[in-house]
Amino acid sequence: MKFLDQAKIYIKAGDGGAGCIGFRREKFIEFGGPDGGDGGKGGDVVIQCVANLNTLIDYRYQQHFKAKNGTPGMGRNRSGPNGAEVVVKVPPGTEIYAEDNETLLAELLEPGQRVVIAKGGNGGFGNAHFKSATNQAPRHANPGLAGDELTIWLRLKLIADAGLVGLPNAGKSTFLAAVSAAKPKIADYPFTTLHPNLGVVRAGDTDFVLADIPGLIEGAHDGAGLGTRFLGHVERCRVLLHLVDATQEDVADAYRTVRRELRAYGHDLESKKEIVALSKIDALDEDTRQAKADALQKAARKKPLLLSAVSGQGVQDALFALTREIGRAEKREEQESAEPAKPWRP
Ligand SMILES: Nc1nc2c(ncn2[C@@H]2O[C@H](COP(=O)(O)OP(=O)(O)OP(=O)(O)O)[C@@H](O)[C@H]2O)c(=O)[nH]1
Ligand SMILES: [Mg+2]
Repeated sequence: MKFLDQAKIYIKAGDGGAGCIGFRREKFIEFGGPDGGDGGKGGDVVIQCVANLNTLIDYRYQQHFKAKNGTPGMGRNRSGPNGAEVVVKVPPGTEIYAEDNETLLAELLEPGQRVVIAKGGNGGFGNAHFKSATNQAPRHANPGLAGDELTIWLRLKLIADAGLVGLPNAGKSTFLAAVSAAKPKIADYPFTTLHPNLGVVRAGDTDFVLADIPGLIEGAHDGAGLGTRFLGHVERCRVLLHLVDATQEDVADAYRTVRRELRAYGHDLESKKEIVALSKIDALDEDTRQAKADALQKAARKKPLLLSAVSGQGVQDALFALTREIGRAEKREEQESAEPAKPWRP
């Protein structure tokens, strides 16, 4: 599957139809009077969230969306039909930004959610509208109003419950492949993963979605490597699993590098709950493993989990630690939303 998490599209709502200037002409009817109908309303451009999409790739191929114009009014008091709307379908987790790519216009999280992003113009009144006692044969009608026209950015931030972070080659994709049915590319060179992958993980009797994102390196916030753009995809996660490759020289430094990048990125990632794990422990003997774990513990100021996605050691523990955190976060969110509003006081 191709993946695209950003797209710029141009949208134009339909213009309203013009009102009509018309007079009733019929045999034996004198002074038939004005009978020009109103123009129809232009169609809106609607952005709708649908469940079965997970990329914005469609918008690489089509970037222009125009709703239909309203039809002009007609004689014999006939109004023009309204223009049809166009629906732009996006995956859950899409944010809509204005042309500057900074002003957030809307956010679509739940399938079924719709926002009217560009309103169609109203149709103009026909001359039948303007008849009055003093002007019984008005010869003017209103033109239709123009529909909104704008350029917007769609930005996808995947909705996952847990996210994997770490340096390149830390074993993130291997972990995702081991615990879910996802089939990310795995190889022993950095930046194997070029776009985020999602997998559904089953731990005990709960399911959650785990996201694997490209590795971070020193200076990623300045654009080094693949940059921090993909960190957007873990912004909405409830917990991060930080993998540190046990086979490298300095695990403490590796840990700190990634933390520094998370901090530089901002968006609250730094304060997110983090589970630290030393990965690839099958490749080490008992003593080195202990030494690396101690070094990592010192740097992270918490006891790291030890795991190997290849031998399966410690993987279940990591999954249970993740589900526990996700459950806690869910409970916290429930409480926050259920908190009774303070009674109003003057
Ligand atoms: N011995 C051992 N090797 C592992 C383990 N996990 C991953 N590897 C190897 O480490 C290399 C990198 O693994 P990936 O899963 O591609 O690493 P990644 O973190 O996704 O790397 P990027 O996508 O480049 O950021 C591969 O050659 C894997 O076979 C493990 O538990 N034990
Ligand atoms: Mg990878």
